[in-house]
This record gives sequence, C-alpha cells and structure tokens, in this order.
Amino acid sequence: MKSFLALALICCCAFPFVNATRFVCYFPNWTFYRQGKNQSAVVIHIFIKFKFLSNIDPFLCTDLVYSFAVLDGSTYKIKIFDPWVDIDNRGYADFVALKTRNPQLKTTIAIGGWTDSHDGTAKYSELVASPANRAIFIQSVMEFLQTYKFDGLDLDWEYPSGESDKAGFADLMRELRHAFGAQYLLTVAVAANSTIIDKGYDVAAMAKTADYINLMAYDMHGAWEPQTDHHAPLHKRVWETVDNNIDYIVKYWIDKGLPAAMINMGIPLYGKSWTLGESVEPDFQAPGAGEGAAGPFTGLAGTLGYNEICKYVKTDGWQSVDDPLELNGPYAASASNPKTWVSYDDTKMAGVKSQYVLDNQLGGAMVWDISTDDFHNRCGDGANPLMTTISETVISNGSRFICYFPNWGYYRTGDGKYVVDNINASLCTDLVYAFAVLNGTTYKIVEYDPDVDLGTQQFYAKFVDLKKQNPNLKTTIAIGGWTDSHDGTNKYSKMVASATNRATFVASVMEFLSKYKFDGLDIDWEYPSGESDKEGLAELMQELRAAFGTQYLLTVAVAANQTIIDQGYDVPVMAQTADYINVMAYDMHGPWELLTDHHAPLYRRAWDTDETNNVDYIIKYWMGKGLPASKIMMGIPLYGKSWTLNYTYTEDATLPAPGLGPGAPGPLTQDSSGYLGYYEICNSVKNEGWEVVVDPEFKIGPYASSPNVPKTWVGYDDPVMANVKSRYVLDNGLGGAMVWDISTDDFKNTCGEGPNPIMTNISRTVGVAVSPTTTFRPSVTSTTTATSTSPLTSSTIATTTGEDGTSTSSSGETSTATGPTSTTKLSTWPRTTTAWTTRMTVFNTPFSPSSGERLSSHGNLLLIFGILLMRVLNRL
Ligand SMILES: *[C@@H]1O[C@H](CO)[C@@H](O)[C@H](O)[C@H]1NC(C)=O
Ligand SMILES: *[C@@H]1O[C@H](CO)[C@@H](O)[C@H](O)[C@H]1NC(C)=O
Ligand SMILES: *[C@@H]1O[C@H](CO)[C@@H](O)[C@H](O)[C@H]1NC(C)=O
Ligand SMILES: *[C@@H]1O[C@H](CO)[C@@H](O)[C@H](O)[C@H]1NC(C)=O
Ligand SMILES: *[C@@H]1O[C@H](CO)[C@@H](O)[C@H](O)[C@H]1NC(C)=O
Ligand SMILES: *[C@@H]1O[C@H](CO)[C@@H](O)[C@H](O)[C@H]1NC(C)=O
Ligand SMILES: *[C@@H]1O[C@H](CO)[C@@H](O)[C@H](O)[C@H]1NC(C)=O
Ligand SMILES: *[C@@H]1O[C@H](CO)[C@@H](O)[C@H](O)[C@H]1NC(C)=O
Ligand SMILES: CC(=O)N[C@H]1CO[C@H](CO)[C@@H](O)[C@@H]1O
Repeated sequence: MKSFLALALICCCAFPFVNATRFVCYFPNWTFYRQGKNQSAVVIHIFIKFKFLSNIDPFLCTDLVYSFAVLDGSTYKIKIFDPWVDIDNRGYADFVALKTRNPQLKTTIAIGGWTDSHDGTAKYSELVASPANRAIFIQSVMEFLQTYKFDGLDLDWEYPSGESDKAGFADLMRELRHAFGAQYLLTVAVAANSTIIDKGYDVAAMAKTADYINLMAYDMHGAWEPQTDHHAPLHKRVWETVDNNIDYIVKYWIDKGLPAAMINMGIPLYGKSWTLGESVEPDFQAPGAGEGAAGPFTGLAGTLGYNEICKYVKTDGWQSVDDPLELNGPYAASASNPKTWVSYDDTKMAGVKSQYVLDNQLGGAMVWDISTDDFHNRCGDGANPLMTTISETVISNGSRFICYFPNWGYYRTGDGKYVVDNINASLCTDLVYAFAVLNGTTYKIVEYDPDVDLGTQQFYAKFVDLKKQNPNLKTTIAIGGWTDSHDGTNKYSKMVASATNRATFVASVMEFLSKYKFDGLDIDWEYPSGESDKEGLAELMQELRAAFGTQYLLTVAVAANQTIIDQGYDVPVMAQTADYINVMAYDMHGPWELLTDHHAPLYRRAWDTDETNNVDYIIKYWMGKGLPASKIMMGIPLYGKSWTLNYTYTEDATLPAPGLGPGAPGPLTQDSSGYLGYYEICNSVKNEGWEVVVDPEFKIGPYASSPNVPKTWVGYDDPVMANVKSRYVLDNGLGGAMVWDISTDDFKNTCGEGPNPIMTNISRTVGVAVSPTTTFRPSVTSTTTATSTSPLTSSTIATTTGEDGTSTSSSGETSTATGPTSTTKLSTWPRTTTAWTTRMTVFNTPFSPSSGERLSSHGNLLLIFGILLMRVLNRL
C-alpha cells in the first residue's frame, strides 16, 4: 500500500500533464456462442468471433476487460467460467497476447456481472463479510492473475447493498490493493443510481484503493418501465421527475469524494428496446408493451446491438430520430406493426459524450461491450464506428504532437510572413514558443525580441491565448536555440555550474512563466558538453522539477548525435525530471559535407559508413540510455537542407552528388544558405520544374533538384515521409512527434495539398487531430416533426443508403482543391521517378574515390575546391 502510494506520487509529479485519458473496453466471452439461423451457421459464427478477437485493434482502447470470471460460492475463489472458451479455445491467452501488438495496452479480468451477482446465493456478501473468505479470495486472485497473465482485476459485483456489504467491500478493496501493490490494476464497475451508490459504496475507501472506476452509465431505463425512454441520457430532459441522467450521476460520484480523474464514463454500444402498441406513435415517453423483439446477432429481447440497429436504419426503413439538443442519443422505430422502439447512442452521441469526458476532465470513457459495435462495417461507417469516435476523441493513442513556433517568422514578407494568427491551434498538443534567451550577466530568462514578444505585437499574449481555441493545448516557452547557445560567452555552462546562478535562474523562470502564463519551459541548450555541464544540467532539472511541481511542464530539446548525447546528458535524471524530451532528429547531414545526403534519414542506407547517423539509431540510443519511449518526441523537419551542385553538371541529380556548398537561401524564408522551407520546395517542384526522386523503401524522404545550372539539390520530408515517420512513432510506442518548425509547412496551401499538409498528416496519424470520417451519417431532412406533445423538438432523420454519405465526402474533397486552373498542374505533381535505386547503386560507397565512374570523373580537384569553398562559407 505504501509503496503503491509512493509510486503514485512519483508518477503524478513526473507526468503532471501526461495523464493519458483512458478508454476501457469490455470484451464479453459469450460472443463466441452467438448463433446464426442453423447449426452449420453456428460453427461459422464461432469461427468469426475468434477471428474477431485476433482482429481487435489493440490500439483502439487503453484497457481491455475480459468479461467474466466468476466467484465460486463454496470456496470463495475466483473461477474460470467457461473452460471451453476461456482455456481450450485460448480465450484468455489470445486476449492477453494483444499486448504484444500494443505494449501499452492493459488487459484485465472482470469478476461478476449481473448473472453471477444474482445466482440466488449471497456469495459476494458472504465473501466480503469474512476476513478469512477475503484472504482466500485474494490469494486465489493473485494466482489467477499470475497464471493467466492479466494486468489486474475489475470487480463487477452488482451490487453491494447495506452496511455489512459496504464495509466488507471497502475492506476487500484495501486488502486487494495491499496485495496488488503497484503490480496489478484494481478497478470497479459501479452503478449509475444514487440509491445504490449510497447503500453500497464507501466512496472514500474506493478513491484511495482503486486505480479507476468504470461507471455503468446505461440501462437507466428499459422495458420494465411502462413508457419508452432513452437508457443512457447524458443530461436532464424536461420529463424527468427524478434526477436520472449521466451528468447528474457523474457529479454525484464526484460530490461523494471520487476524483473526476478516476471516473471512466460508460457509453453503451447497444440500445434498449420496447414493443409499441398498435396505434402508438413512436416517441419518447410513448406507452410501451414490453420488451422489443430480439436481434439476429445478439438474440436477447429488450436489447439490440448497435451493429443491428444501424443495419435496420440503413436498409430496413427504421426511422431514426435525433435529439437536436443532444441531451440524449437518438431513437429508432421499425416500420412494421407492432413497432419496435429502440434508444441508443450513435457516432454523433458517442462524440458528444466523449467531449463531455474531456470537458469535465474525467479519467476517460468506457464501453459495454465491444462485440456490438459495427465491427464488420456492415453500415458503411467504417469498422467500429462508435469506438473509433470515442477513441479518437479521448485517447488519440495518447500521443503528443509538439510544434515549435519561431517568433522571427514575423519578419518574413509576403506569403512567408508567419504570425500567431497563422497557427492552427487544433493540430498540436503542445506549442513551443522559440525562443527566450539567457542573460549572461544576471542568469535570468529574458524575452529575446521585446517588441514582437510583448510591445507592439503581443506575441506572448496571443500565443497563450490559443488555448481558448483548444482547451487541451499546452503553450510553453523555449529558452536557448543555436544562436543563444553560441554567443561566445559560455553562459549556459556558467549558469548550471553554480548553485547560486541556478537558483537565480529557477526563480526568474517561475516569475516568467507566471507573468506570461506559459505552461512550462523547454530547455534548448545546444549543447551541454563535459562532466561539469552534464552534472549542472542534471541539477538544474531536478531543481526546476522541484519548483514546478505539477504546475508546469519541463521539457528539453536534445541532440541526435551519439557523441553529444554521451558528453552532455545524464539520461536517468532527465527521464525522472522531464515531462518529455524533444529529439532534434534532423540536420544530420548538411552542406558542410562534400557530398549531398538527406539530413533526416530514418534508417541507415547501404552507403552509410556511420551506422549511428540516422533517426532510428538515435531514438533507440536514447532508449538504451534509459529514456522511456513514452517520453520521446521524435523530431520531423518541415524544411530541407540544400547544396549547390557542380555548375557544369547538367545530368540528373543523384544521391549522393558532389556539392559545392550550400544552396541559395529561399525566396521567402531567406533564413540562411543551405536551408529551404517545405513550402518553398513544393512550389519549386510544382512551378519551376524541380525533379523529385523518392526512395521506394522510404528509408529517407525525397530529394529534389532544379533543372537550371547551377543545380540546387535539396533533401527534405514531404507528407508521405512524415506519415512513415509518424507510423514509426506509433510502432515504437514513442510519446509522440515533434516538428521544427511550423512556419515552413505549406500553411497557405500554395501547393494545393491542403493547408499545413505535413503537420496535418502527422497530427492525424499519431491521433491528435481527428480525421474527417467518411460516414453515412444520416442527414436531417426538412420533414421536421416537432409536435406539441413531443418532449423534444425532434426532427425526423432520413436514412441514407450510403451513396449520400459518399457523395458528400467526395464533394468535400473537391471543394478543398485550389480551383480548376490548378488541376492540370496537380496531376503532374508531385513528379516522382523510380530511377532511384539504379542511381544509388552507382554511388554505393561514395567516399572511396574508385567507387563508380561518375564520382571518379569529378576527381580530387573537386574535393579540394569544395573544401576551400566550405571554409570560406563557414566563415561567412
Ligand atoms: C444454413 O447455413 C448454411 C451455411 O451458412 C447456409 O448456406 C444455409 O443456407 C443455411 N440454411 C438455412 C436454412 O438457413
Ligand atoms: C435506483 O435503484 C433503486 C434500488 O434498486 C430503485 O428502487 C430505483 O428506482 C433506482 N432509481 C432510479 C432513478 O432508477
Ligand atoms: C485546423 O486543423 C484541423 C485538424 O486537421 C482542421 O480540421 C481544421 O480545418 C484546421 N483549421 C483551419 C482553419 O485550417
Ligand atoms: C543583462 O541584464 C543586464 C541587467 O539588467 C543588462 O544591463 C544587460 O544589458 C543584459 N544583457 C543582455 C545581453 O541583454
Ligand atoms: C557528432 O558530434 C560530434 C561533436 O560535435 C562531431 O564531431 C561528429 O561529427 C558528430 N557526428 C555526426 C554523425 O554528425
Ligand atoms: C498521410 O499520408 C499517407 C501517405 O500519403 C496517406 O496514405 C494517409 O492517408 C495520410 N493520412 C492522413 C490522415 O491524411
Ligand atoms: C494508434 O496507433 C496504431 C498503431 O500504429 C494505429 O494502428 C491506430 O490506428 C492508432 N489509433 C488511433 C485512434 O489513432
Ligand atoms: C564539374 O563537373 C565537370 C563534368 O563532370 C567536371 O569536368 C568539372 O571538373 C567539375 N567542376 C568542378 C569545379 O569540379
Ligand atoms: C460469466 C459469464 O457470463 N460468462 C458467459 C460466457 O459464455 C457462456 C456461454 O454462453 C455464458 O453462458 C456465460 O454467461
């Protein structure tokens, strides 16, 4: 218990903002048995269900709960319910094996459920009432979790009731927590009924002992009642006489002392149905005549899976009626008589509820249960449309997307000018303002450009104000950068070397963050080097963490060079103190070298003599030194590094090609020689005939070269390569992606790939920005049936056959294109060639003079000339 609490404290201090929202999904064992119409169909169906288990997207949920194991009422031990399904058919084994595909996933086992809690015995009451029974139970649970490799236990006793149950259940939870320590999750599925809560739960004890609770916020109405109603209403409706809605219950739990962050709000993937009498008009509060007929897959009267309902609505003419006020989800009614009336949550309501989870800072969402989402995509909304909506809203894969904003974009002109207003606040999770600087005399953090940061432009204020557009956004300030780190004074080394200077710095940072309302500090010292720097930075980070507590984010931008990492960073201390680390995985090659190469290669290529100089190696190097993957934000450049090639060299550019130094500055960025923003490159390709060559293996992004002499050669990442890198982030369980910097994506959509094409792809791929869904979402027709008797102003929904949704989405696509004139150019752009591999083989070992005719034909003179030129350029 102590160790658990201590661990919890460490965790909450070290990850103040990285409280990845949970999405808990129940997986029921009995789907295996669902029947088709005849015997052979049964076998086929069982087969499909097993396939279904192996087809579960292991990234959709953060926690999967296997339902159920049961309580043996004679021994008080946890017991396998159905050995044929759970063991013989590898139910448990395949389930926990999903973790091999997503190492972050938690797979737990639930005990109980309605049936086991109501087996006519009082076994749960007897269990919790006796210390001896509890001890036996806990021992059996420990063995069970270990044997079957579950990550924890979910208690689904429906429901403890009365003082003895309440006290006994609290005792059981304390004892389970003690036995589990930090090794296993302890969670509880709880009621959404205030009477039951009062009677059964010692909320204070649960708050101390559970990792989280799953609020079963559904079944609040059903065919046991005489009138139809929605079984999972989010808010109070006018006809509610007693408070019986989710919002009320969530707040009830919080008022009783359960932290909001412990609550996972249940969202049903099924509906509750009534049969209506012959002459009854479908509506809320319509007189019902018992349970609706069973569905073809779920086979249970009074209940229909979403997969059944959406099919009825889509193809069988059931009318679905939406609540325009979004107080509850829709209902649907069959065309036939007697009518079946069913209330359920659709993708829209799942989105509304997910947003409620975020707005109220709950711990997450939960669904019961994953077997009734439309996992086969029968309704054309995509596979698992409800769960995907919830997942994309509340967890987004837990990834972060860190975006650097340079304040000097203000000084660019024309289409290059980039100010705070150009930022799309919903693409990134964290925006970092570059840069503030260190005053080398006072050792205080100070603004770099007072007129732009404050003064006339008020960039700081506008920047932190972006949080109004995206309440989940973090806005931090970076200190340092290349120039400030290289001002010739060694001020960063001096600052970290002295305890007094560090204290001054930390105090100034606290004042700065509070004054300008930043959410944290990003340290961009390029680079600490040597023992004194390394120790000093480690101490500084510990002191900053102590001062920040959980109030501010502490992050560091770090090198992608093995030597520099070894010389400058105390990785274990950084892992403990930083919220996350931004790996500057670019500038790994540049025109200071004689031969062109891509500056941010993801993988080693055949000719790499240095196996360490690629992103993959460096990311793994950081991990090997003790930085958890979840704290690594992998940098992706929004710019290219360019060379000027040999003047007379008019053949196609190659990789590598002999360079004569940096390419000319870009027409809009004009930042420096050897550097081009992505929008400059895509425009050169689109409008000036630059030729693009793409690596078919995507070990690196493309390179482009100008047709004119002297040729410019530039290696860069485009949206396709950014997508490859984003998938690398996901596949390796990294914390997220980072970009340097947002002012050079094609933010004005000058190339017709959409605004911010690279950032948008990263954001959507790592799951930050929600992808537009190609849904069949029914469109509201003009036949509004707002009647005076109806408690809702309900509008009748016309159900589409799918064509409607498709045409909407494709017309949406056309409207985002830049216009008819651009079509022809677009069709020839981007220009790619497949000649890549043949060209590369010529230069397999480029550093050896004998390697290939083209290189040797340039001779040593070129190399010598290049070195001289480089020296000259380096001085400039
Ligand atoms: C029984 O199931 C088989 C296999 O799915 C199917 O081909 C056949 O039509 C079904 N028969 C009936 C009567 O539904
Ligand atoms: C809550 O549960 C109690 C006891 O089972 C029941 O009598 C009551 O009707 C429920 N309340 C609501 C609002 O459903
Ligand atoms: C900002 O990005 C989001 C996510 O991609 C997108 O939906 C939205 O349209 C963008 N906003 C603007 C103004 O481009
Ligand atoms: C550092 O701060 C001192 C005292 O405020 C000031 O006089 C000096 O100009 C600052 N130095 C720089 C480089 O800004
Ligand atoms: C890494 O940095 C060191 C020290 O600055 C430098 O000598 C070396 O060339 C760099 N390595 C690579 C692969 O860039
Ligand atoms: C990102 O780019 C990849 C590769 O071009 C593409 O397949 C994918 O659809 C894009 N993703 C998004 C969300 O735009
Ligand atoms: C999460 O990451 C996995 C792994 O690449 C991916 O397949 C999945 O689609 C992502 N999920 C979301 C919701 O973005
Ligand atoms: C450029 O390339 C040409 C043709 O390969 C070669 O003859 C010439 O020496 C090179 N120029 C320089 C400056 O190296
Ligand atoms: C505990 C529990 O409900 N388990 C289910 C597993 O599958 C069997 C077979 O259908 C069901 O009867 C059980 O209810």
